[in-house]
Amino acid sequence: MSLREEIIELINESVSDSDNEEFFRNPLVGFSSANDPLYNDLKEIVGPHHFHPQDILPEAKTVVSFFIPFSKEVVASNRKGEYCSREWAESYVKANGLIDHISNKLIHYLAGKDIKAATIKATHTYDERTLKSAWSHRSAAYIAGLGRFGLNRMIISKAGSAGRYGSVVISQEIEGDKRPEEYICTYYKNGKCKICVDACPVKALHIDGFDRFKCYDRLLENAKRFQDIGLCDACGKCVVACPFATI
Ligand code: B12
Repeated sequence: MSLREEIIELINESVSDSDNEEFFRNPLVGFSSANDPLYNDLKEIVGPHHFHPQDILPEAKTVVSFFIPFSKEVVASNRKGEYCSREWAESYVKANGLIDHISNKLIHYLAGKDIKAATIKATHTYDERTLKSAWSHRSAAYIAGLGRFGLNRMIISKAGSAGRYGSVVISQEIEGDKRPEEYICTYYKNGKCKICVDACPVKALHIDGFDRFKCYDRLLENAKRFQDIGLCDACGKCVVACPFATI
């Protein structure tokens, strides 16, 4: 079995072994070269603070990106009301834990093969003042060919956009995957839809911009409602309203 296949198998098994069928569907895995010029471009697009893979692991050769898609039931549960559903809050917390668990398990597995690896947590790595992180899992997912951005700023994969992404930077070369040419987002295809913009309960999302602080205030409101579950700074109305939340 190739290293690519071993990594995909490890991630698939980790999700199925997590006994969360009611929350998650089968994961997707993509690979990008750490030397892909787009990682340099991110220092322009996101800002000079954005890490290059070699800032995370000096010996970086490849970035492994993976997506854990939420189940149709979780997505349906969050289509009602203006505050996020308990199922969405639970899947948010469980996915963050599972992403960090899988990333560390992969690092350990690769160490057994003398392959160096490093990761960035699923979330809560941002500067509270700017609400920006030094690593964009969704930009890495784009570079690894897992999907394209939607107007709701989510990466829409072939399994949809409802779910969460992780990244592991490794010192072994694995050929990068091809990026999809076509947009899935209807707005980027023909200027129509915009259902995500209308679905935002706090009007933070616009076709020409995003007020991340207004969004964050709503996430913190939701977090107060589900303290028994854990830190649920989530919402997802702009995600579940999209016809491509699950594919
Ligand atoms: C900080 C943060 C927030 C902040 C600010 C969001 C922001 N920066 O836009 C707040 C708290 C508001 C927030 C809200 C939400 N978040 Co959030 N968040 C993050 C976090 C921790 C860091 C993101 C960041 O700062 N990136 C740096 C910024 C500036 O880059 P970026 O926004 O990621 O990418 C932009 C550019 O790269 C750019 N871009 C433009 N042109 C080009 C060209 C190329 C070639 C490339 C590659 C990129 C690119 O497009 C992107 C969007 O504008 C990430 C986890 C992570 N470390 O990636 C999760 C993350 C982005 N959030 C996520 C989610 C799901 C949410 C929420 C739905 C809440 C929820 N979970 O219920 C809302 C959605 C808001 C929205 N519609 O965007 C997911 C997205 C999954 C997906 N399907 O894409 C992530 C990836 C977490 C995860 N591990 O899966 N979030």
